[in-house]
Amino acid sequence: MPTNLPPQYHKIEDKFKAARDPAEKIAHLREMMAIMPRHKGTDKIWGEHRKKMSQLQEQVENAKKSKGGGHNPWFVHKGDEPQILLLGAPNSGRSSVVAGLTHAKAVVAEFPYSTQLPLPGMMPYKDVQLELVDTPPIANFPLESWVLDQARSADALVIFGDLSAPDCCDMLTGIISALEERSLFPVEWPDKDDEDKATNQRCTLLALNKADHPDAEVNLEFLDELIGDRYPQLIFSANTAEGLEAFSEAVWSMLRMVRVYTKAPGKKVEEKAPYMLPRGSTVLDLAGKVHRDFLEQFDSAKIWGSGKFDGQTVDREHVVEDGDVVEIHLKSS
Ligand SMILES: Nc1nc2c(ncn2[C@@H]2O[C@H](COP(=O)(O)OP(=O)(O)OP(=O)(O)O)[C@@H](O)[C@H]2O)c(=O)[nH]1
Ligand SMILES: [Mg+2]
Repeated sequence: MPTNLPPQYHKIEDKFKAARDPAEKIAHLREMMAIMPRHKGTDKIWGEHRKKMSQLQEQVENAKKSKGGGHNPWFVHKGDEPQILLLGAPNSGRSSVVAGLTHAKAVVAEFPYSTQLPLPGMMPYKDVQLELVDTPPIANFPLESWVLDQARSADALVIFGDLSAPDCCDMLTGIISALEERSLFPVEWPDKDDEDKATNQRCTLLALNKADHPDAEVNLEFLDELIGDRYPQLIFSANTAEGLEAFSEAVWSMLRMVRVYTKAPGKKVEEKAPYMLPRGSTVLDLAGKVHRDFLEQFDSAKIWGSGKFDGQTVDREHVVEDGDVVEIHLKSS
C-alpha cells in the first residue's frame, strides 16, 4: 500500500538516522510523526515510530537515572512571567491555542499524541506577557511524574476539555482527580490563609474547546452537573476562533494579579515594563520586586491611580491597584 510520505519527511528521517543523541533522535522522530499522513498505508510505520519513541524515551530516562539526577531535560523552567500549564486529553486543542496565541511553533494535527514534549510560548495580555506551556496529552492514569513536576512549578493550570469527545467529562474529571490523588489540588483560588494548603493548590481555568461541534451542548450540560461552577470556564472554538479572543483575559483574571508601573523621581513612567504582582500587594511589595535592597531602604512612595489624588504620598502598606504608577523614594535619596 502506498505511503505517500512527503519529501520533507525523508530529509528529516536522514537527520534522525544520523543523530546519536536519543533526545535529538526524539526531536526528529517527533517532526516525522507530525508531518506524516495518517491512513491505512502508514499505520504500520506509525506503530513502529510509537514503539521507537517509547524506547528512546526509556533510554533518556535510564541515562538520567544512571547520572543520579532526577533532572528532566524537557522541564520548562519558570522565568519572570507567570507560567500557565495547559493540560488535557489527546486532541483537546492545547497546541491549537498555543499556536494561535503565541509565536511558539506548536504542532497541530488531526491525530492524537502529536505533542511529544512540553513547549513554552509567550502570550501577550495588554502590555504584559504570560507564558503558556503546551504539553503532551494525558491519556493514562495515574499521572506520569513530568505532569506533576511541571504542574507544581507552574503558577496556574488550564485544563482542556474536548467538547466533541464522548469521554469529554470523564477525561476532565479524571485529570482533576488524578492531580488530587497526587496531592496537587486544582482550585478556583488557593487558600492564602493557610500557606501549607496553598502550596499544594493551583488556580485553575477550564478551557472548553470545540464549541463549534454538534456534541458540545450535551457535553456542556453534563459538565454543568458534574463540575458546576467549581472553576472559571471559557467556552470557545480554537478552529473558528469564536470565544478565543477572551482566552488571555480569562487567564489573566484567574491569576488575580495587577500591573503596576514605576517611575523614578523627575523621570517618565516606565510604560513598557509594568511589574506584575498578586492582588492585595503593597507598595513595599512592589519596592522589593524592583530591588531586594529597596525593602530596607524604602521611605515612602508617591502614587498616581489608586491614591486620593495624583502624586499622593503613601506609606509602605498602601495596596496597589491595576494600572497604578508608583514613584519609590528611598531613605538615602
Ligand atoms: N472542530 C474543532 N476542531 C478543533 C478545534 N480545536 C482544535 N481542533 C482540531 O483538533 C485536532 C487536534 O488539535 P491539537 O491542537 O493538535 O490538539 P492537542 O490537544 O494539542 O492534541 P495532542 O497534542 O495530539 O494531544 C486538530 O485537527 C485541530 O484542528 C475546535 O475548536 N473545533
Ligand atoms: Mg498538541
